[in-house]
Amino acid sequence: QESPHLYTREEVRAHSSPETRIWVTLGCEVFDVTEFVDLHPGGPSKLMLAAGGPLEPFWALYAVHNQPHVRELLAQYKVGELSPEDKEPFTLKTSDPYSDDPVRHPALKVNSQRPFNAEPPPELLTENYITPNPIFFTRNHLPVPNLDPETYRLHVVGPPEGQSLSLSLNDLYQFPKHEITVTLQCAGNRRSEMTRFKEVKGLEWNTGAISTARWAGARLCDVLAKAGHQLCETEAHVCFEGLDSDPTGTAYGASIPLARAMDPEAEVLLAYEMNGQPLPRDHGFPVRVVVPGVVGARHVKWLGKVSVEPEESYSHWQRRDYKGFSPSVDWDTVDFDSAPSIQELPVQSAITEPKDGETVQSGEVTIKGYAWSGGGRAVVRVDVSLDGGLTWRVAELDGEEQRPGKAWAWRLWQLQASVPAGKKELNIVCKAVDDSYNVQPDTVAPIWNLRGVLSNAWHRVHVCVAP
Ligand code: HEM
Ligand code: MTE
Ligand code: MO
Repeated sequence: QESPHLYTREEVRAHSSPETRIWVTLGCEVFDVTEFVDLHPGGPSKLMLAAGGPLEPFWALYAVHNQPHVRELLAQYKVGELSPEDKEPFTLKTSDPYSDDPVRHPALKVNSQRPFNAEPPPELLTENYITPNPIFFTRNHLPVPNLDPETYRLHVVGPPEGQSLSLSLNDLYQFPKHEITVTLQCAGNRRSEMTRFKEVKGLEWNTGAISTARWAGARLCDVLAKAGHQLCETEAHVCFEGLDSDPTGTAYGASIPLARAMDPEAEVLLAYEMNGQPLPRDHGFPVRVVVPGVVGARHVKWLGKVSVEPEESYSHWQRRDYKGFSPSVDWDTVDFDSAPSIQELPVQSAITEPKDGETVQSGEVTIKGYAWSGGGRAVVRVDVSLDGGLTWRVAELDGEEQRPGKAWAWRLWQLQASVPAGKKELNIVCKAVDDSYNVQPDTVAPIWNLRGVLSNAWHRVHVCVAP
């Protein structure tokens, strides 16, 4: 076996630009990742932060890298090892940026600890029409900021002829308080079913990246009007920035069209209450955006800044993520500028009871689940099959009746069915229909996409019947 090339940390440091090639270290191994920079799923600029040095301090922030496939990918680029005098593995001297994250409910199924991403188990998810705060799904990209409600200020950038505002919490309370029930769903909900079909990049969400709460706060249109903003003829977007940020100081950001933000009927909120309580830290304390009917990614938490811009947010999460593509597009051919950012989500439903692989008693079976659609479209029907989709029955819709065009919240549903005698197994399937008669696709294959978003095929659960 050939002995590896040895390099000093000094030599590694000299390789930190495309001209000199880009090297990084992990443990005592040295990698030339020049060819990978533009392919990095987290964006080239993030990878470049580690150029010429150790990956550990950055990967401590993004635990998404603690996966075998990431290590295997890196291994392909190995060029040598650190020389013995420099072999001391890099130790994290900076404090753990996640050490101040809040304590979480033990029922949550954790998909990633740092940043924290977790979903309620299906059997709890549909126990309540309103999801209790402690088990509301959590999708964080970064450490949770710890903000002081006394000194908190929301910066609202005014138009040239208007005025910029710096709003304290108390200032926000002076606007009329508006309260609505809204379901929030991550674009990656049910991604694990896409992964099972063909590998995708992203967190493994099951059916629980969706939850419902009563949100209360000021209407965004009232706050924008106070700053002097009006609807304009030309295309414009309202950009939001969170107070959570990565080591470069880049904040989480997203945007929505100005027309939605200014429409009082769209009920976009700057929310400070969730189910009658101040927002929990994981869900954006003290203020977050709630955009009814729109993908979770635009509901910016720990809101620091609101501005009206001619273009969509330049944030990574607006432009280089949360977009849908054809199943034929892969990471070599993807052109993120060619697809619109996800805003309103398609019709969705899932079975939460029984669970896949469970054994049910013969006789009667109770099937439960949720259904929801984006853009305020109401769910008008949920069809359930016990035989893989050959025959169907209509489920009973529970939960709040929704206002026309403002069906911001899910419907829970259930079906009591008798198990046909002699059946040894059931292939339970559900699919929802919204008031535009949109339906869910029957399989994952035609909607598979490299990022694993918009996963809304018929939900299927296989159970055995006890003899
Ligand atoms: C995502 C590899 C350096 C930040 C990823 C993924 C891979 C990867 C394979 C996708 C993982 C998955 O979703 O399963 C690498 C390699 C690196 C590197 C090989 C070094 C050579 C960095 C650095 C940073 C970073 C230095 C931060 C400063 C991120 C972020 C994501 C990501 C933010 C996206 C996570 C998400 O989609 O939510 N990286 N990475 N990476 N990486 Fe890296
Ligand atoms: N806002 C900030 N500031 N930082 C984030 O990481 N994640 C977004 C959105 N708002 C995020 C954010 C995503 S992708 C989703 S799905 C929702 O928040 C999740 O909200 P929740 O954690 O309250 O369920
Ligand atoms: Mo999300």
